[in-house]
Amino acid sequence: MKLSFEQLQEYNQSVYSTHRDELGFIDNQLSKGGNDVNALVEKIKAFQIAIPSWALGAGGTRFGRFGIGGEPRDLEEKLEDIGLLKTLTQKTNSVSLHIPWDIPSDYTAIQSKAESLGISFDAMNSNTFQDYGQLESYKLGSLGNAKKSVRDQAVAHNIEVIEIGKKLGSKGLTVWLADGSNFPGQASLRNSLQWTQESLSEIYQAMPEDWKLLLEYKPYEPNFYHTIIPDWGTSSLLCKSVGDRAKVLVDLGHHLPNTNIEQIVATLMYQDMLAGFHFNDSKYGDDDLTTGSIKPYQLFLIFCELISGSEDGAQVWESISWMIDASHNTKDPLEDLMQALEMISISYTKALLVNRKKMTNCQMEGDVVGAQECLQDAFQRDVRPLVREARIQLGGAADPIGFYRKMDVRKNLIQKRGAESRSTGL
Ligand code: LRH
Ligand code: MN
Repeated sequence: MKLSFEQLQEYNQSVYSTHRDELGFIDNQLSKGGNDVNALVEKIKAFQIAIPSWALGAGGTRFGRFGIGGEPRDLEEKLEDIGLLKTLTQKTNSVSLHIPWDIPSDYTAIQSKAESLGISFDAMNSNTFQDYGQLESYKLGSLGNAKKSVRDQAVAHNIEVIEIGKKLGSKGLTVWLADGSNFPGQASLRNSLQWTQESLSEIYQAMPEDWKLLLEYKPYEPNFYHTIIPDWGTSSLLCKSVGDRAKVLVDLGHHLPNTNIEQIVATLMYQDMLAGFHFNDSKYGDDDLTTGSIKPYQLFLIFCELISGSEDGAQVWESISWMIDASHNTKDPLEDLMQALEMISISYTKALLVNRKKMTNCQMEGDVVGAQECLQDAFQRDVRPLVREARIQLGGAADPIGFYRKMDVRKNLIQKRGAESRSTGL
């Protein structure tokens, strides 16, 4: 559904005076504290996040799935929905495709569609955790399967994904393995790791020189006794064994309860081994809930480590990939993604406000309270006017969800695509 620039400007005009007052208030506060508000807004504008192609329809669990209607029926319509998110939020300009869910039927058509919407192709995702008609089943694993023929098939699939990505201009391959076991004795823990290392090495060799391998870890599910790549340490070990363009992908939902994820981020940046993120949130397991909806302070602390790590030269900011990976069981997928983009921007902006010089002094002097007060002072600020200003300056909607509802976008999508249309993905 195309939303006209005029409609958007007219809507922004209707809320502009409130925005100007709120912006003036925080501008005044921050300028007093020596912050350069214009520089902050420029940083917020530059921070773009990739949208997962598999999260534009209603997700589900083994207990059920509740369709939302008007879901994209093919890759073209998925690009249209991401174009809509771009228009409204000005926070995303790329898509992360999942193969075979999103194999382009016509490359030229897909590329010109993406171009016309100003969308590029971020990291590609392979899929060796489902059976989709391939010769050998992945039931008992893929790159780490005891059967060489299955490992070879999984390697070939990843190389096919690289070939698809090369045609679309992608520069990265994300590998997540469901591989593992459900019972002690079912798998050789050491051999399956060895086989996985050998398979990843073959895949790495097949990657173009300017590509990176993003190796995602996950402690459990769908296997519930062991997972071959359960944590950042194992992912990092495998990455270092295959090559220096292989780094660790941090999916926020892939941690055991109470794991200190910001410390994992600091440790990976310390080694220049952070590939990027799959942003989401969770209360218990890999819940794939809206980013920042459950643990907003953790997300803020993660951005604090990212900013200090890049400012101190531990890892280059531009070398890190930013993607959402969520599943929408009870929300409109587009509203959920707009909320996630907003929370990521807010957490990044709050982290930019931390007075790092003062905090470092407190740390060096052992002033525990003083150090925490530096974080609290930034975290407790309402930075939404800054995020909104950045969006408006780029031509986006002052309130993306407000405008999306005012224009009845979902109703229009249902009229065009039908109430039963279903998007590929999880
Ligand atoms: C695994 C995962 C992985 C994707 C899948 C859709 O839980 O996070 O990143 O391939 O979700
Ligand atoms: Mn993920």
